[in-house]
Amino acid sequence: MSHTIHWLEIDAQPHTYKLPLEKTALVMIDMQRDFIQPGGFGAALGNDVGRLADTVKVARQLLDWCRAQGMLIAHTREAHAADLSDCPPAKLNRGSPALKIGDAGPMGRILVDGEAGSDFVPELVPLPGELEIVKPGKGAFYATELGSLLQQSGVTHLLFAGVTTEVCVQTTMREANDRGYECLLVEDATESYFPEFKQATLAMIRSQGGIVGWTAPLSALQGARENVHG
Ligand code: TIU
Repeated sequence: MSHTIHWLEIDAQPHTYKLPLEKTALVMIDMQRDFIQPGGFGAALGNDVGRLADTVKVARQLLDWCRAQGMLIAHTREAHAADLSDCPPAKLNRGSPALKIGDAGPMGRILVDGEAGSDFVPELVPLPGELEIVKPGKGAFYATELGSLLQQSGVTHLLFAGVTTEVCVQTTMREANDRGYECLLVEDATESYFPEFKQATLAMIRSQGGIVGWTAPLSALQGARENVHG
């Protein structure tokens, strides 16, 4: 068995990001109908979900690139048990009183696992063998098996994409950073309902020498330079 690691060097901010292909995973956050399509949780909170449409296309290109590299891929979904036993009152009672988690919406019960709205958008459905993580919180490490699955796979570096930038993506990236992962957020494969929050999140991630990690556009990954270290 060969232990050769193939390193890619990516033009990123605040400086070059080096990733070992065999030890890198993509974490695709919450590309669900509830957040992206009209009638879901995102829209129920009063957001313009149309802002997220373009990101689905770039996220798909990123997914295709990561699949072509043979990377481990994890897809997350924010969804609760039908009895809402995993949804704390603090979360349940926040937001719109008219349409809360568990209420009947146009795509089934809002943010409930198994309902149409909690499913992935068709472009970003996992392939067999890819990880699917159902999470009750904003962060994908909280109350899930993501951490142990990544550890078992020997992953050290994580690429992030998905929605929304400053909520589930940023929370998960910070959780990952504290767990010792070298993290890069793919700038055009993530989006927010609030453009200024997206830009602020990108800026704070890479501030102070990369206090949370790196950011780069998909084109920088596609144009990465390869170095082989034995
Ligand atoms: N509301 C909002 O911006 N996001 C969420 O509630 N969840 C995720 O970000 N996935």
